[in-house]
Amino acid sequence: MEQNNQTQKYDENDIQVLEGLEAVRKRPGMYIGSTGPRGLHHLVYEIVDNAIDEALAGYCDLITIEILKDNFIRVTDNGRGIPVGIHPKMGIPAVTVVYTILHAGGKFGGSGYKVSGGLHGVGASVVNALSTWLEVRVSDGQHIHYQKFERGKPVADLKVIGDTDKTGTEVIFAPDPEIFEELEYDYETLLARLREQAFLNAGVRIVLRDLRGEELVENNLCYEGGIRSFVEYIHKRKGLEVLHPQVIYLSGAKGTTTAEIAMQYNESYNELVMSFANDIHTGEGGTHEQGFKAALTRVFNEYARRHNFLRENDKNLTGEDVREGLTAIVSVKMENAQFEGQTKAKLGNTDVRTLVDSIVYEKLGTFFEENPAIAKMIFEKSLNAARAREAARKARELTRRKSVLESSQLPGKLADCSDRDNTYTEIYIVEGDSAGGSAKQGRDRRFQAILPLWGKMLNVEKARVDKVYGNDKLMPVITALGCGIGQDFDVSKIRYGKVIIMADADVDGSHIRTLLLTFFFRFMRPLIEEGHVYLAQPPLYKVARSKKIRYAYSDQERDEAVKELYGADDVKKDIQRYKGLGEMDPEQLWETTMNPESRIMKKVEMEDAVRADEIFTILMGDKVGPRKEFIEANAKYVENLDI
Ligand code: 1YM
Repeated sequence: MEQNNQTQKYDENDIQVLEGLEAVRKRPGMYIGSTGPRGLHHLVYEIVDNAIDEALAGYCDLITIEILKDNFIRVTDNGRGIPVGIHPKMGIPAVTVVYTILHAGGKFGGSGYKVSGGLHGVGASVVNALSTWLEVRVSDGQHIHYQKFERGKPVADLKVIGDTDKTGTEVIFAPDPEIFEELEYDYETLLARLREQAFLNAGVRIVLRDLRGEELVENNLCYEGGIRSFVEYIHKRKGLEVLHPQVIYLSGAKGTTTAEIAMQYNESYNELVMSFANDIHTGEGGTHEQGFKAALTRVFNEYARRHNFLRENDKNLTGEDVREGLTAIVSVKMENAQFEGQTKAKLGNTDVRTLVDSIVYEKLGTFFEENPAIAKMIFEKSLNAARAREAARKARELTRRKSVLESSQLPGKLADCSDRDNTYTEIYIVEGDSAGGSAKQGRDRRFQAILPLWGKMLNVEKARVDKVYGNDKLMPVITALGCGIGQDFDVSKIRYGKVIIMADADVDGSHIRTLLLTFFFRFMRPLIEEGHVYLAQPPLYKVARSKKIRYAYSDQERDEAVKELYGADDVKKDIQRYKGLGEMDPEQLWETTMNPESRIMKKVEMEDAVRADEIFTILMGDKVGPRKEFIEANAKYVENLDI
């Protein structure tokens, strides 16, 4: 039995352990970001990171992640196994140290440096502290060593439970319901992140399995092409035609720092540059991304001058021109990565900028000289982008001049609020004039503004910036928000803290929601990134019995409301199904959808830039195949949009 609890002597190491675990359990958010779904999934990444490090060190080529029944997680690798020898300073086995002492996930005593690491990079002990129980099995080629923990504390010492000729580590843990709001793992969330890890670590095989259902679900992820395959995958998933068949791959190293870049142009007008440092997605960019962008622009302009794509009087191409239709991955691995920025997702090491810049400048220059046909194609695209930018500038100036001529800059349909402090003002963008009318009457005019939209919106997925300026459906949105678009976008100028899209719960409503979100995503992305965009959730039903009224947001809630108001009474029941916002009177609309005290809203989040970008391209682009597949797979697609 494993319950042979030996009394251990109580020394400073134990105190260190207990204090550490207590701190983690008291403030889990500080260690894993949140106790919501994000934090729950983060536990898996922390354990997997250690296995990936072992793979990068060259000792492991298979990592398996399984979601077990009851949402327990098992992670297995075929590496050397976490060391089981007694740690000289702590006097307990190294594996016990790794799982009980805060910040011991790194390389104490080990050689080399820790390459991978989640956003928080906190290590295995945090996962242990936040699990009801956790078991670790280490195979060292002779014995299987086993230890079990409960809420981070060992229930017994490490012991041998069998013999083996294999090596590796296996960890099973049960996330603690006292800590996490929800315990349900989302397969697709894990899959997206693990696939990214497989791309970033060429050749490492990662197997993900879901054992919760009747049928086994499994994905086997291994990409010999590494980030080259990543770029190909993005284009394929989005159904985008590429401009040249081969992904351009550039790499180099200085000291222990390595950098690699994979890039390919497609027919679209959008750029997707994703950067990573030590396998961590640096969503806020940083020095590696700056080095890439600066060198890219320089290479283009020098090449274009040399080959007469640009004449003496032509202006240089801008960064945005040369990145139109570009998908690129920039990945660096280094010691002592410095993460900065609001969400610690921006790389700060300055020497990385120089390294990436020189790799791109030298190697891409050579590539263009050696592949003139590809170079010509890409340059023509950039020149077109520059022409469109010039047309947009003219259109923009025209609208600026126009709005100065008109006495008021704000759109006529806007019912503005009286307060000006954007920390609590809100704008409702409402579909249709009748719903707009109800919203205007029902609102609190001090802090709520209403902008009704009507008619068919422009699909910006198929439009360049010059088409957006001057578009009669989008200009009211742009001027009402006041923060500009594209290169001119400045979130500090925003006139309202919350931008709330209010549309019917039907197909037309979904359409207008998706069009507006696409517009925000392409032209005002920080608005979404910084959490300003919301979706109003109007109720689907009103259930009434004389003066008692309940609003229901789903069929289940409707049934519950009927039960509450009517019980077993057999009378004809007063249930109204709202087909649209227009059916609600101003008071109802206020009560159900606009009153901050009682309304329900969904915040639009940028969980994953690749996924959001991909979904928009699929939903709003002109390839029918991928869209059909996506909608079939996500019947309630708009509600499931993971942006
Ligand atoms: C299922 C999770 O943790 N694998 C794993 C972890 C380690 C090693 C091998 C390892 C590392 C080193 C030497 C070294 C870790 N060891 C440590 C520490 N899989 C999983 N596989 N030998 C084995 O870094 O030098 C931390 S993680 F600190 F004990 F060495």
